[in-house]
Amino acid sequence: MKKTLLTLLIAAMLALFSACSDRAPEPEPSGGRLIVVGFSQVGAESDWRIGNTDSMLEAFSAENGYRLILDDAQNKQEKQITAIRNFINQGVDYIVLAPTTEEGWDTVLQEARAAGIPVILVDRRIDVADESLFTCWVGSDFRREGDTAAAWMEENLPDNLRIVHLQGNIGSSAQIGRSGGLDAALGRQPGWTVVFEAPGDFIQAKGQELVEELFENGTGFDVIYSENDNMAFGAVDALKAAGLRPGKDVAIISFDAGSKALRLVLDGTISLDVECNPMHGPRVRAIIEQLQRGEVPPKYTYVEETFFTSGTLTEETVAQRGY
Ligand code: GYE
Repeated sequence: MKKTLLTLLIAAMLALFSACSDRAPEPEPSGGRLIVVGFSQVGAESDWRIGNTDSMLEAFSAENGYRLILDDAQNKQEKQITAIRNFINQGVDYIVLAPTTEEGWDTVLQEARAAGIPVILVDRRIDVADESLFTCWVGSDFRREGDTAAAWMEENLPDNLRIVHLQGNIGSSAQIGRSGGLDAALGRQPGWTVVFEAPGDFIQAKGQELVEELFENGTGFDVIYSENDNMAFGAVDALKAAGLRPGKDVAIISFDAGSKALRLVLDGTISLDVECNPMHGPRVRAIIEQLQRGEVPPKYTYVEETFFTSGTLTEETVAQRGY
């Protein structure tokens, strides 16, 4: 009899143990349960993006009281829509969305609203008929970045310019703003011509391929306006392979200003790098903390940013970059 009881007890304990071990252990912060955040990330297309993901993972750690469910959409909006629907099914507390492109979010955000889950946008923006479909947004002023780059070119490069324009993925806010700055300057500068324009989707290999194509076609150019650092890295490789000196024979304008690119600014390879800061984790966390306290965060928060040339950049700044 005693033996049967003991066997039963052991069996019950084993069953309990295996049921618990199915789930990841959830450390409880002092205040209670972890806040669950579903984060739909664009992908891993650039150094900027990787820095951004790391910043989010660090900010939303279990030690800080969060469980972050990260979904990498591999640059596909359909995958982001599926991820959001999964977050809704899982009943997360908050959805954080870094949108690929601006259009096409109305339906899925209505679903999130019906489920009562606040949606916070980070990095790029969206174009929805009803802005109450998202709680707030934090990111960069991409048009301002484009204007900064174009103004620098107007001041520092010759009046007659043959421009190669490597665009980010079409329809993303980063592309729209940075292309917009260049387009506005083209309207003011009769001596500027765009000899080549194509999307390289913020990807290094595509930037390289596009510039290689130019050499195959024999297109001449003076400046490459690359809408992010990784495409600029690809362009630099293609220029070098063709026997040209980037920064001397061809000026390179870039965006993001990650540490690897800033080293190229220091040595004169990149002429201008306009900063775009990806360290949004603590910013998004501060927003969620406000919401938890019942406060209303500002609808739009722009990050302060600057730009770098070899004249203004120091080794110290490069060493302090977190991305
Ligand atoms: O510039 C680029 C990344 O949306 C600001 O996306 C972001 C851009 C960034 O892939 O490197």
